[in-house]
Amino acid sequence: MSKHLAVRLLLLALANPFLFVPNALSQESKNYALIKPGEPLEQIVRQAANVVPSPRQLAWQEREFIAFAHFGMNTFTDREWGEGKENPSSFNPTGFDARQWVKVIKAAGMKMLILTAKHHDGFCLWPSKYTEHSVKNSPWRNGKGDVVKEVAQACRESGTQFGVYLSPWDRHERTYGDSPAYNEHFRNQLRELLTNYGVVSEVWFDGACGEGPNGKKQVYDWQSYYRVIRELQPQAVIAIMGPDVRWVGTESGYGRETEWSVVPNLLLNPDAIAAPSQQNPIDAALVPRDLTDEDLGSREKIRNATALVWYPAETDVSIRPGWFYHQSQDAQVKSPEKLVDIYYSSVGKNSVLLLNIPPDKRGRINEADIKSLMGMRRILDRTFKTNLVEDARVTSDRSNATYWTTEDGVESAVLELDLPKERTFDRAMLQENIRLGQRVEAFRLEAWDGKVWKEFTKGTTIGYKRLLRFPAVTANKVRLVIDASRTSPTLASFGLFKSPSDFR
Ligand code: FUL
Repeated sequence: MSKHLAVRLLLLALANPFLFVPNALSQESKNYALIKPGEPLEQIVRQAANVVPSPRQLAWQEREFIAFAHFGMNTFTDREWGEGKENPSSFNPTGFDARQWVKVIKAAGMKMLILTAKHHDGFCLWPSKYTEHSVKNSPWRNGKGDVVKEVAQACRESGTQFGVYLSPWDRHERTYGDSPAYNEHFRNQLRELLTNYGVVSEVWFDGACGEGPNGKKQVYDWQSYYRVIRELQPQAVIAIMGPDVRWVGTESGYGRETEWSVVPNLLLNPDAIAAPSQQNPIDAALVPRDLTDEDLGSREKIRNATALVWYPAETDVSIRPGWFYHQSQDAQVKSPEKLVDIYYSSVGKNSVLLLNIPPDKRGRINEADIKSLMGMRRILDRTFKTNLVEDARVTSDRSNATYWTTEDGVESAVLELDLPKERTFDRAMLQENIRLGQRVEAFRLEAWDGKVWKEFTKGTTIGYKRLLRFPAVTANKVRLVIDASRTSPTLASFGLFKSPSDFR
């Protein structure tokens, strides 16, 4: 993307902040950038501002809110981590209904369902050719059932994306710990899942690596797993122990106040990236590392980077204390208000929310979970129904394109909105046009009280989406002040809303 084009698009966006520009990712833009030794910080910052998501990362981000379904042997043994010695005869849902799952998650506003095809205990929810430890040796449907197939099909029917969780750690498989043999076994299982069940949009890898038989240590061949996925399902993002989507760093549902999708130093070496033989250079250069730091992508963090990469955050959390269903936790399902709080703190903080809803022993989403989910949906729908600035007259202090190319790369902007009449609001939504990159570093919102501008909320990063909550403000004039941006800021949308006062 040339600088001029970026400037033009910015101005377009400012002339009409509700305009989504442009729709396509530029051919030249990349989801990584290499930094030359000794490059000045300003230059690095500008490079960071022009790293963009890959098409599969963009499609994933736009899903916003997705579901996890932890279901398997643990559902029946009432455990969180099985040992791999469980008897397949224990797996016997009495009223399995994948369509019910998908109906519920769709009504809750979730766009994808990720199923635990195999958890750490090694029990497979599909009749894998490579193990006897699966549904085929269970009494469910006389061993003829296939959970993966039914869930994938139910998703397809309803227009919901489908994803798989496949645990590399396998406490049942004999070859586990005998690295090459198990890697082969794991790839074979991946191939089954990615060949026989239609489109898969996300592959979720957990990093757990327990001891094998006799204390043997399994070394996972991640690169070879990635190659299988790229070959069979090139549109799928590889999450967590993968190069496309990063773990936010907690399992609480609460993301960072400042969340940069561009982070440094995940790349092994620039040569790997430059090698033309690599079909996807990032895959070969990923070094999994600790991502729990409060700050991953600030100027301070990118100052000494050798490479920068678009690596956005996914926030995984369970609607219950455990990841699997336990009847004893029916009264501990998170309340609608708690789920809404999590939504603001994940989707509203530049992250995708992956909410786990574990089906019960019947093989259905439990009534207690449905009640909370629908309560949450109602609150969100009522809140975001009417954008109170949709009919505002928008002006900007920036009409001169040259202004946007300042020397130090720090830029600012003011966007003023005149409303036809006074309105009361207590929620704000901002979105950057991430097709051009993530840029805004600091912003505030102010209302005109008749004499002066009064700040009512502020934030640091925006990214794909930023939601803010604040005590109700009544005004007919508001302004957005972008105090700092890595380069020309762009907006994809801006909105002010009023949450329902009875909160239902
Ligand atoms: C963890 C696993 O050990 C949990 O059981 C769960 O699957 C969670 C999403 O990932 O690391």
